[in-house]
Amino acid sequence: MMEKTFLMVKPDGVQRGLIGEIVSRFERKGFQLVGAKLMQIPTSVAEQHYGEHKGKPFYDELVSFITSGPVFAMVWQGENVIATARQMMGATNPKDALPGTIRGDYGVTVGKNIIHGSDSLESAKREISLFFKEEELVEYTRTVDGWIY
Ligand code: 3AN
Repeated sequence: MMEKTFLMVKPDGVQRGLIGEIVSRFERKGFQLVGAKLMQIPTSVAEQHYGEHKGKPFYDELVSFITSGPVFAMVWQGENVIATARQMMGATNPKDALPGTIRGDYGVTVGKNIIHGSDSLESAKREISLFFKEEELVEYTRTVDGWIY
């Protein structure tokens, strides 16, 4: 199924210079980048984004970390991109993430796990509209369309 997902290089990934590496993985996989921006997340947006974790012991740390520096927010499109991007990211805790995944290759701690990715169609829709205006998303056809997404 053709889907869109919200992916974000977190402040640790930006500080470590991993934006290009991460974009490159999804590009080479064959997904299509339809929106992207480097931004500083306002606290109110971070609180909405992590609303489902409110009340958990790591919630305050989560909000303060994600607002601690710039993030690279992206929207990617492709067949089954939501689940496939999660596989490419690896397990939430980098100690459980397999080598070959982003967190498995670059992460060490669960608090600083480099990348965020929507976990369902519902959260993808919610997160895309939280971070991007309709006009910031670009519809275009790649010349290779037809054999790659
Ligand atoms: P994922 O990012 O894999 O979807 P979620 O949605 O369960 O994982 O958690 C959101 C974020 O909260 C994670 N990316 C991670 O940074 C942080 N987090 C999750 N569990 C913990 C934990 N036990 N301690 C600290 N931070 C956590």
